[in-house]
Amino acid sequence: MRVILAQPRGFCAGVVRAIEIVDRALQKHGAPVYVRHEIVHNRHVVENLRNKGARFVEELDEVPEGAVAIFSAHGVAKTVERAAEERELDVLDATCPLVTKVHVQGRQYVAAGRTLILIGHAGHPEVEGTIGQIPGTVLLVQSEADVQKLDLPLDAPLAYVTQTTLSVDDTRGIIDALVKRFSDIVGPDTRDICYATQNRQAAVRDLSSQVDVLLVVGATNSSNSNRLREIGSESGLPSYLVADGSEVKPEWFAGVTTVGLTAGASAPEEMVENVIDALRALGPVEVSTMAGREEKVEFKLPSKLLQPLVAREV
Ligand code: 2E7
Ligand code: F3S
Repeated sequence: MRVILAQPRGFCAGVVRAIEIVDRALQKHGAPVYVRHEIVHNRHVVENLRNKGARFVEELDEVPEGAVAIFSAHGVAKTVERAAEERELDVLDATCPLVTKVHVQGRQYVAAGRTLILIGHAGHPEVEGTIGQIPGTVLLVQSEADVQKLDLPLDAPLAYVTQTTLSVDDTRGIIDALVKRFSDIVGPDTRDICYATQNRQAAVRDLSSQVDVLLVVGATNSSNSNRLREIGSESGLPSYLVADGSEVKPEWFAGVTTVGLTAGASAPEEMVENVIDALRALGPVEVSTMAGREEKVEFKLPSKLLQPLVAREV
């Protein structure tokens, strides 16, 4: 069997930063540090940090007063920021800077007097955070059908922003429907979909013409990973989302000569290797990597974590 690895795949700059924030917080403050929500949507990442002393909670009322609290890469609502202040928590914000950028953009549209539409998936933590970062009503649109259901004057001043991990193709359809229906609407086109999401989707689209099956390493609650699997399916390939090699099923590979393998932005490269090992258990495997876009994006850590651990005496 041939295995072709997608390029790029796996960790994005926002995930690298978020994990580094938890690691450095543990070094600086010692265990435990509290993380609100999975720092990124990956069980292996979470388990690894839990073993080092991080405690994961869903809400801040589970964090003892005065403790270190880290917000996940997906961002939080203003109410969460306020609750953290009231409880005098020592906050480290691991929200991806590209999510914060969407929050700022949304607030600017509202300040300019426009009603804001958010294109995204209901219930996702990024969507809950973004809605909660913008004053007033934010209308959530999940599909082209939702656009037709919006109860707004056709000439109302509107703006839209999007979740960062959406399908570029689906989002294009929704934006086209918005622009067609409403006469005074502005927005960033598909540019709120982050570079990592766009690059991983483009790579899978290229790869899908060269393979018989697509495997995506990622978690079932990972939006960007699910979108990669969908691209495979839409290209007509049997496409599977797997957390690691233990979820690989031999029957997927009957008559298959070439497997495409990618990983969502929150999936560690070790899990990609773990999947390759699982494929090797089925027979000889030859691994190559497709030619793809190189990523050089890096995000700065919060300044609190850049200070030296111990102040030196002079
Ligand atoms: C934060 C944001 O943790 P993920 O699987 O998250 P998604 O949003 O795809 O479910 O991936 C990394 C990440 C992506 N987007 C983290 Cl806002
Ligand atoms: Fe940020 Fe995009 Fe990663 S929003 S956390 S760079 S998938």
